[in-house]
Amino acid sequence: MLFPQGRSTAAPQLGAMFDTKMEARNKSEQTLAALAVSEPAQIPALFAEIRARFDSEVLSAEDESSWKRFRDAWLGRKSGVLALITDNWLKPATPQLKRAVGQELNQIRAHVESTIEERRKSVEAGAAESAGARDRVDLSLPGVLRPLGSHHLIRQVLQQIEDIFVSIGFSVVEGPEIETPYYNFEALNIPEFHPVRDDMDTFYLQLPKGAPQPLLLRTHTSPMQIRTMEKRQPPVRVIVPGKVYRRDNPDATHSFIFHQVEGLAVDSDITFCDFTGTIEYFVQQFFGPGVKTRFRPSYFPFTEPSVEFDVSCIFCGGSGSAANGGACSKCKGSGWIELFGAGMVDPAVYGFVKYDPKKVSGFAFGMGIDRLAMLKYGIDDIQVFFQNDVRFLRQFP
Ligand code: FA5
Repeated sequence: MLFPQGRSTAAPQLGAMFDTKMEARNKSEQTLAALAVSEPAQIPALFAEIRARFDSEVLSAEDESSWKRFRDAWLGRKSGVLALITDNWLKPATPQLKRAVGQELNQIRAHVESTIEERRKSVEAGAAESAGARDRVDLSLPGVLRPLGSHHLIRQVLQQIEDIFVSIGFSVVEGPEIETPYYNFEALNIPEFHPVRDDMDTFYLQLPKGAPQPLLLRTHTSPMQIRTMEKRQPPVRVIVPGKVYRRDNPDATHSFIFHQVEGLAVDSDITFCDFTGTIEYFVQQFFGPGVKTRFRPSYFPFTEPSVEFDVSCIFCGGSGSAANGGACSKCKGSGWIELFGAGMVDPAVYGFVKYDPKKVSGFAFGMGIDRLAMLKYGIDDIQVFFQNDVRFLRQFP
């Protein structure tokens, strides 16, 4: 034990480290008389012994905390070895011994102080060196792999659609998801109380009393036909991707939020042939050369004539029969799948945007991106696009 028993809670630790000084300490706790020292000639040997123990212990102060404990054990003001020597040897020394003890004590104090200071420097340098080694960048280690996300399949399909139309001279524009009834309906030749509104009536926003007009979540991207023609003079060739909203009950092919791409081409001499040629080119590029296409008569208030555009069923190859011999469940045995609505722009629409219907003509179409993605990638439930299940998303890196 370095310290007398029961003095300090730190004593057992210190004792374990500086065990060989036990004697030095024990001696410093006793008076010279108790140590049977009465002659000045005995003093140097006594201090030599203390110094030898100090020198042998100092190297065991290897880090900052053990250095501090070592410093306190020797230089502590109340109970350091040198303080004990002062109290127990110097102060009570006989006048005959005092001078010799004082001289030796000064020498050993200088030695202890300078050695402990040197030791502090080398302990600090060692700590800095090992910290440097710890912090050094090892360029041979492999880098940290950070998982990269990918675009959602809807975004990927949209990109494919955009690339095809941009390659034939269309540009991409976007418009607001919150619309006025004027742009969503009236300017598209769908007046109030027109029965078509029943199919597309939608989510109206709750507005403060006195709001100038009602607002709604757009039911299709067609309002951008009007907004585009209001801003631009023919020739116009744009596609408009975006989210749309309807009060449709969710099932395998319906969602109340889905995505459309509107297309609009207006110029002085656009014919129905330009229209069919453009659409067929798109379908061949998007699905590949194997698919067949067909138009069916349909009705939209803002196109005349209007058509529904079908592709041969990619699941049964257009045969209408499933592999087990029954009817194909995807096309319900018809061999065809409806892709989107389209038509030649109704001349009445030009009246809303101040185009002269006698001078211009054009076509428009509105595709459901989600349905196109389902067809191309054989996905049988539209809801997976909105569920954010990474097991699904990871299949389309
Ligand atoms: C329209 O929305 C018209 N605006 C399209 C149009 C544009 C016609 C320009 C003429 C000229 P329709 O209601 O059929 O049309 O919707 C277009 C496509 O959106 C559908 O073919 C289908 O692919 C998709 N769609 C419609 N309702 C839903 C729904 N609830 N969930 C997912 N996709 C839908």
